[in-house]
Amino acid sequence: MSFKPLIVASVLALAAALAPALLHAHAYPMVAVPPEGAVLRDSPREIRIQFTEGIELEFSHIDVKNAAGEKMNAGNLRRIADDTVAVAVKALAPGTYRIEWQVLSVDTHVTDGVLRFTVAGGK
Ligand SMILES: [Cu+2]
Repeated sequence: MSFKPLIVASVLALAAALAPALLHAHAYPMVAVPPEGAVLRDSPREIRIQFTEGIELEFSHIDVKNAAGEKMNAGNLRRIADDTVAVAVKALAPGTYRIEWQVLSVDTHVTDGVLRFTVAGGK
């Protein structure tokens, strides 16, 4: 009697269950400008995010909000590349800001999340 075959079978089943998730990561920010947690001296002129896969511009949005929850976008979301979008922002006063993003990737999955950055203000 040995439990080994059962353990091997369990490991294989687990690997099979995890593989699709690993192979298929959906669209998540790969590169954000400014990056998560950035502390900037001056207001950025735009927010740009490159995702891990191509996204559908018409069904995606990025909202930049100040600490009071006011939307600070200064234009529509623009496509830079299949997987990269940008949106201009108003001149941001010193403070903390949220980048609330939601995108539809070309594989029809919707993902969303929040990135944060701070404008420290120059002198
Ligand atoms: Cu997906």
